[in-house]
Amino acid sequence: MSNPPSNPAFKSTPSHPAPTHLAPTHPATKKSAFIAIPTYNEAENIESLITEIRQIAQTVKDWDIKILIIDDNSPDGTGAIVKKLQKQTPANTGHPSTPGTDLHLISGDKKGLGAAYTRGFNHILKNFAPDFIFQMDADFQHSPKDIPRFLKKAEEGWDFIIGSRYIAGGDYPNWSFKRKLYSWGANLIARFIAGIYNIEDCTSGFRCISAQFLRSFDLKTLKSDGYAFQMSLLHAANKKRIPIIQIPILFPNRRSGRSKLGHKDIREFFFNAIKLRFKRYRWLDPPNNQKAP
Ligand SMILES: Nc1nc2c(ncn2[C@@H]2O[C@H](COP(=O)(O)OP(=O)(O)O)[C@@H](O)[C@H]2O)c(=O)[nH]1
Ligand SMILES: [Mg+2]
Repeated sequence: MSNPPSNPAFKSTPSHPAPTHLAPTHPATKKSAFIAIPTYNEAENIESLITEIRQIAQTVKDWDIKILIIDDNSPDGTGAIVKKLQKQTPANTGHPSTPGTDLHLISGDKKGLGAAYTRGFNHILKNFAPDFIFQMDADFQHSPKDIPRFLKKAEEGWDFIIGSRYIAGGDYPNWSFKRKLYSWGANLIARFIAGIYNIEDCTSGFRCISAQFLRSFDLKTLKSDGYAFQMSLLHAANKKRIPIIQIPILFPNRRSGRSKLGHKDIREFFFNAIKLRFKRYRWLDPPNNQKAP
């Protein structure tokens, strides 16, 4: 399906109006995207990931791409590596601006994945005026090479683009049985308890989302500090009936380091799904994604 359903009107009073006092940071002819990457102890991955994203950014001519690392004071020094990379000159980043303007870092206390995304998105929305914001992991389970495919869909008019492991062409090579079980279980819960029936991969953390949608409500109302944030954000997008599409991705095992998914995240995920199920009038907001006429 190549054309998204027509865009619904967003709320007239956005929760985070686009800053008007800021000079545009990219040429008027280009669209802009911010890649938000939460990190906790990703020192072994972060330098090669940022280097690879910068290389991809150079090949995408119609988009200005910037990166925000949301680090929770990782004890392994992830933040220090990012600070070092911020000092790289345009010559060795290839980025056509002054050193570091393509790479931003915020640090805070560790409160979970959802809390980090909430902080990161709010930082971007307050200080910049991008058209789209990506969600992406730091461990190479999300390939920077997929970024241009997301941007193509954004150009077509889709507002919420999900990298999906569970549609034709998507896969999760070499996963352990336990990880498969967690992921299948979480998606069953998100689809059939939280009611996101129209999406096969509700827990994917590789997404490209319109800033206009993210500005239209207060992210704190999602009340998801952990991994449940992915489900709650998608649920909010469904409720607002914005055009959603999935594109297939391969999601291999992390390149280095360990997963941070904990029991607390699993508990919060389950309870949030039940809360979403009983949110009043959910059934009045039919989804508006690729299956819509
Ligand atoms: N800032 C921040 N990042 C986190 C937190 N928990 C996980 N992450 C990051 O979120 C991304 C996904 O986490 P990961 O452990 O790979 O989850 P998995 O892929 O489900 O096993 C990685 O880049 C992590 O470093 C957190 O509490 N704070
Ligand atoms: Mg991971």
